Amino acid sequence: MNTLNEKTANGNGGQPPMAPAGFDQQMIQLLEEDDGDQKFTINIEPLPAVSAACTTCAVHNAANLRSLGVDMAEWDFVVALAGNPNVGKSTVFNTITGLKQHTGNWPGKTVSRAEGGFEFGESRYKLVDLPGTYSLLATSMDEEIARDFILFGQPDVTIVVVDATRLERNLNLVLQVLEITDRVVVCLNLMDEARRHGLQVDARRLALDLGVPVIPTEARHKRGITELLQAVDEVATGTYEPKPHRIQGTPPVLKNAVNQLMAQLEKLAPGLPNARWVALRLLDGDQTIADALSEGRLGTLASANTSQPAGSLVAAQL
Ligand SMILES: Nc1nc2c(ncn2[C@@H]2O[C@H](COP(=O)(O)OP(=O)(O)O)[C@@H](O)[C@H]2O)c(=O)[nH]1
Ligand SMILES: [Mg+2]
Repeated sequence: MNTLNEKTANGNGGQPPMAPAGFDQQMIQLLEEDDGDQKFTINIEPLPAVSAACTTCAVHNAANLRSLGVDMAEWDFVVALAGNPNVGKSTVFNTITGLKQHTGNWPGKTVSRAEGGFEFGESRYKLVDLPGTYSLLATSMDEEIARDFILFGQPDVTIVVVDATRLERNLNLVLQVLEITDRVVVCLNLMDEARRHGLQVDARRLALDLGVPVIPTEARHKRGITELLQAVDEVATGTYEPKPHRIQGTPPVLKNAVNQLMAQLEKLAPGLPNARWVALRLLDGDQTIADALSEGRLGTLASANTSQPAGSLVAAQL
């Protein structure tokens, strides 16, 4: 098994990341509420009786989020919020951005789309709340939108929100997302519900097993959000490099087929992000991917990718 990168999110000397002790006691206050332009600041009060080590840790010091509402004139990083339906994605989104409503539809689709901005640490972020999806093997319009954004929109970080009370079902999507990107943070939400059901979820162990940060949260009570953003910030800025575990031992015959297809894909859609994933889907007979390819839609995404910075690429696709 892969061991975690020595650089941990809170600089705690090689400990596994992101299982914040005492997050239960966090007190969150909404300050400077301003309904007019939907901006406010969330300050996290220091925990009572904190140790000296705690007061110097990054989580403690960076505990300041500025929600920017719909103000997204410029951003350094794009963050996608993915997850099964009803796991708390929109609650996380609203808490972080200060927005309370969905802002529109995805172009040409009746599926609602929400995006908002926030500042954390030194960076400005654009956060995109994706439609709920059980897998990246799109079987519905919602799933197709989420899949296309994660695969071809190439967000700087993908937060996968999971329901702590239904981990087996939720981890399916996590493992699929980990197949296509390293830059993942798992938001282990509904921890209060897990507790209520007598479930103990070991976030630290899960982080070790998955190879990415796993942050316990209770989005409805605004708990764990700062730790989540701290992890996102460290992954986005490259301070922390997740090392996801991937399925090993692809049979040689499959490897050959994938390589041949990838070479053809490169001709059809130069610079296509995640061409390996596309090749695997084609081999699996995924008609939606075959159609997108033959209609030139994948190629369009790829050329936007080569000519614009990551943020603009996402904007161009929305
Ligand atoms: N108990 C509890 N409920 C939550 C939590 N996060 C979200 N919810 C509730 O779960 C329901 C679904 O949340 P929503 O954000 O709409 O989920 P989405 O479908 O993933 O966007 C809502 O009633 C939320 O208030 C949490 O951490 N604990
Ligand atoms: Mg939602």
